[in-house]
Amino acid sequence: MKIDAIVLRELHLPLVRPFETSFGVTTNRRVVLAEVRSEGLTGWGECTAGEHPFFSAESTESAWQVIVSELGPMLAAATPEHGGDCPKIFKLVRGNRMAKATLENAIWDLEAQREGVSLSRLIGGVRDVIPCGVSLGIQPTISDLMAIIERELAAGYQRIKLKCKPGWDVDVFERVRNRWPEIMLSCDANSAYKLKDADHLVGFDAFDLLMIEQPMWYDDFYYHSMLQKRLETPICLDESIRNRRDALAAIEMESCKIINIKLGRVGGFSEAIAVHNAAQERGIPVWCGGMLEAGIGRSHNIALSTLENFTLPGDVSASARYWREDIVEPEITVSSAGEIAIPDFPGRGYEVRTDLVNRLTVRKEEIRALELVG
Ligand code: OSB
Ligand code: MG
Repeated sequence: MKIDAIVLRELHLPLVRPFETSFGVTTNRRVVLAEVRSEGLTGWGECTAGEHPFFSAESTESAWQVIVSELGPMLAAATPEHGGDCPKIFKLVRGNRMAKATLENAIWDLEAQREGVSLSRLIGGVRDVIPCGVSLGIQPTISDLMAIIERELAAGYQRIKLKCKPGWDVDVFERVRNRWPEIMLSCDANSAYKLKDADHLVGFDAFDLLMIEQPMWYDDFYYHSMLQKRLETPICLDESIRNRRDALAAIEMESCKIINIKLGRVGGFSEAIAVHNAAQERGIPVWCGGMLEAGIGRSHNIALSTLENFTLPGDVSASARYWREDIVEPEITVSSAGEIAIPDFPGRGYEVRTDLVNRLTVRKEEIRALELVG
């Protein structure tokens, strides 16, 4: 595919309500979109980097810069036939996986359109609906949280994930479990604990949690393997898993029993599929994480979640939980059974509302092929 143009935009999108994790509060999202035009078709990618480098080393700003000055020109000078050709095109650039995923995922969207198949079909997805959970931020009070859980369960969500940190953990789990003894419940610490908290974390076993997500350091396997030996509850790694090799190391060392796959965190569909396959071959279930995506990133997550080993409900939920108006149509909805139906159209399956996108755009840059020196 000859790349005719790459248009990068930054949009400002306020969340319907603030989202608080152990590393901070997000109120407004700065969303970077890549529009890649090729041979009459348009593929879209969305960058999942946060506004600050608190989840990983990347941020909106760093991703913008790396796409504009490095990755964009490399892609514009290449003629990828497949989304899977992108890792090679970007090989010289180390890290910056969320920036890479922004462009690579747009090429997968283009490839699916060229082939006239849904993105789910293109990657070998096997589901026509996916199971959905919700990730609930830290709230001002436990009562506030209880009311939110009530609402999300009534809406049909199959699994409740509670963000936690020291001081917002066992007391919360106890209240929730007493009220809902049977629900699928998990927690996510985003690296808020250390190995010296192991005795405290062993106390989480009392609450029949489906998993404890990333309890300790964002870049660790060894201490998580020591912790997992002491826990009944499965550890799920999110931040630590950057690629297939990390997944193999974590599985081999028994640092986790479940893996959260995020397209941005691993650098795009190629590596996400590789992580999925490596986990599947070793009997490790996976699920699709979320990064407060707008509709384009969300539609990529939906397609990814149709792969066979995505057996647990993901953090892929309805547009309306995040946005007053999403940038795609139809917006993404979840049924009363807690499922999203996979659209059967060529590509991602959701139209981009270009008028709205243009209205929300605060900066825009067109990237052309550059002669690489050296
Ligand atoms: O760790 O899964 C995480 C949001 C931002 C950064 C990290 C995480 C999250 C979520 C939200 O848990 C998931 C979502 O609803 O998109
Ligand atoms: Mg997480």
